[in-house]
Amino acid sequence: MNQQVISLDSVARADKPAGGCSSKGKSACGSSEAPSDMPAEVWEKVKDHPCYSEEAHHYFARMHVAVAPACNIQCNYCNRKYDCSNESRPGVVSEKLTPEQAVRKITAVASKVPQLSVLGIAGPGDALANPEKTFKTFEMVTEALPHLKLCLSTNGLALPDHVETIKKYNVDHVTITISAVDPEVGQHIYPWIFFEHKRWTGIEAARILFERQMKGLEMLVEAGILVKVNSVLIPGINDHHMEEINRVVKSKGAFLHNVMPLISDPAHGTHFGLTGQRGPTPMELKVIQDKLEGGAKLMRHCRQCRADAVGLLGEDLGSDFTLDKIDEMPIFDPKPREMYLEVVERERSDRHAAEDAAKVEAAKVVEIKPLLVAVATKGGGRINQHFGHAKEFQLFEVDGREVRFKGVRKTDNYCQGGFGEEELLDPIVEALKDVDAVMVARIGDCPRQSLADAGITVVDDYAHEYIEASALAWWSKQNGAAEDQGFVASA
Ligand code: CLF
Ligand code: SF4
Repeated sequence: MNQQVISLDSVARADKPAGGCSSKGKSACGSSEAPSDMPAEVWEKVKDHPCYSEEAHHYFARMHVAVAPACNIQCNYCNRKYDCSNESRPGVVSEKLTPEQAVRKITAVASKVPQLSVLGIAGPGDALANPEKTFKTFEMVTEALPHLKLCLSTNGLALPDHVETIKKYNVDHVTITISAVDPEVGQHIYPWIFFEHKRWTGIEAARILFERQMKGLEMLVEAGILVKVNSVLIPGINDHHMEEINRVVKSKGAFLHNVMPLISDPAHGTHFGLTGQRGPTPMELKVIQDKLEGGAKLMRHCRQCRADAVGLLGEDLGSDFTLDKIDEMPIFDPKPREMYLEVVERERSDRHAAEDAAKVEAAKVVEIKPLLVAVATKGGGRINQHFGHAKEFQLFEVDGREVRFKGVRKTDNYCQGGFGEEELLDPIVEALKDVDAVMVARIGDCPRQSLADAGITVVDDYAHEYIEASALAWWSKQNGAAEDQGFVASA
């Protein structure tokens, strides 16, 4: 079982006497209060939801329970034998659960993973094509574990029929997957839908789906429920259309827009996989996301998790909690979670304060030069992972005034069984080729040299320190040194 999550190690490192950035961190402005651009009541809803708040995803976990196997539409990127691509990476079929089994599993996870704050239902089909099982699960979970936030994901076709029930069960977060706001585009993504006892195809199917999605979105916003819109980015089909989707969902009141890359592989047996439709490269995804800045608020930290995912985003403890591995009647003890929440509260304050202090130093550099850094982290908002252990790098753009989260690059981890695998190094360097620096807790000579050869600076001076404050401190050093030599950095 993953001791990192259970032992709170990734965050509790904050309890060690902090040097470097974190030792600066006690200024009065460091706080875990709502950001200035967000009403306090909205912050209350998102501050421990790992998908709705980028900051929260460093501290809090979600779990999905696979209680919803049926679906009422067909997407060209989905094969019914696999998990729903709306909220999951196509993979092996999930362990399907009854609501009773689901609650047993959720209680087992909650008793071992104090980070758990959200229960989501995201398939493996569509949550609202299985309303009895979905809402029965929510009802039972509310009774057993009232502290958990409830979340669901849907294609939107049945949504308008269920908004009242969603309200009744206090489901505060709903995701609708909307990959087209024009039926002309939609018809190339959805070959059919099943609606009002009838199968619809072609442009008519896409039109009905679009109208139902818009109606559902409006009803949810009206009911005060936070809506995230997921769009699957499909090169050549809707890439040119993404700005329009962003504009429309923003105008209807969506809280977040999450553009997800199409995952397409002939082995998955999907229409797109079999016809050779490719997904976007990480760089293509970033270009589109950058274009959408300024529109509907973007989510960039999605990990396209499975319909039975468990844990912090980017890791999956699901295999530790299969039904055969958990007790018949798990007992939930609230104490470890209460202690964990106290640690997180302290950490958030210290982290913000450290960032503010680093900004004061960085502001002394007059010119603003954005640099992209890739960070190896296993949670807690710190640079706390060895290069060889990282299965992903988090990207941050730092310009001396702000540090902006820019996305995630997935890789294979270089270190396998205690040794570096040379053949894995080139793809990792390739995945990071547009970054200026890689920040890690530790790194070996060989990968250090390969990154340097690719023009990427390796930074390991900030091991276990906060990400934002470290990125700013490194940026200041870079630019300060440049000024000393009579060179002023420019954008
Ligand atoms: Fe699950 Fe989705 Fe709720 Fe999150 S996932 S139902 S909103 S609790 Fe999150 Fe996973 Fe991305 Fe989904 S990282 S696939 S956005
Ligand atoms: Fe598959 Fe989900 Fe689309 Fe249904 S909504 S076809 S389960 S990807």
